Amino acid sequence: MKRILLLFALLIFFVPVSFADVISGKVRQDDKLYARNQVVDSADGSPVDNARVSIPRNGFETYTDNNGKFELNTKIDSTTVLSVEKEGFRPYSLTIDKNSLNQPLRLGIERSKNGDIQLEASLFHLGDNVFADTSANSGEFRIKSIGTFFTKKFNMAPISPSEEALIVIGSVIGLDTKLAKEMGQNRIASVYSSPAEIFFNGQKIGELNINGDNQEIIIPRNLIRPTNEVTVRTGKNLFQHAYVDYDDIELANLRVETREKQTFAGSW
Ligand SMILES: [Ca+2]
Repeated sequence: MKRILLLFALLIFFVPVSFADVISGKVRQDDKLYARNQVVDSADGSPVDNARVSIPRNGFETYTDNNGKFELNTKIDSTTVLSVEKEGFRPYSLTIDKNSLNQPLRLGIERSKNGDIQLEASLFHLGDNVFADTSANSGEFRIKSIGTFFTKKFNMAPISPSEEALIVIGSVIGLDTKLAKEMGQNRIASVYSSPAEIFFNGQKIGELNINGDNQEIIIPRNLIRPTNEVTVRTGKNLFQHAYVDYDDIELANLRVETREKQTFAGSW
């Protein structure tokens, strides 16, 4: 009896795995073992159904079921970006690698707020498509470069004195800066690039030095106009002098958010 149970258990666990490569991008609502991952509302943990979950680099997409569950039937070999989109919620992105899938993913997404401005939801590539395979962004690019910079004009209502506006970079991968190298985000032996730079209405307001999710740059209040322009410019290899070698990076989920100013006054 014990042996039969064990065999049964093995079948349950091994059968789905053997089909994993064949079945791709479909939600199997009948199979709880399959859909381990879940999208929830970050406010109350309730499941979010019919959210689009994608890995743009792989050309993979799926939708969550009625319980917010989804499966990732795709191979993750290198660091890449997973995106979640759902009407009424802020776009969500997460940097993942092959180790991310050892545990079920529980992704909390936030409802959209007044003042949210989506600059670019999808994944895009900046650079010249020339990069070493030891770079923080190696792997087969399906996303071709749109050039060495991204720029976007947008309108914005004035913000109140108690608020601050910020640019949020949902995800960035591939930065080969000195800091990224020191943090072990790439394996390039000795060379590195200048950081990516963020400009707001022509003025530099920040830099991207490390790869990761949800990096924020406060927009100086005095620069905000009714119509504004954000530009992200990728860095250059500081050790290549024979020609200009731009850092090949990928960004996703660029947005502007407004929030109450964060104060750090202690109150005890
Ligand atoms: Ca390059």
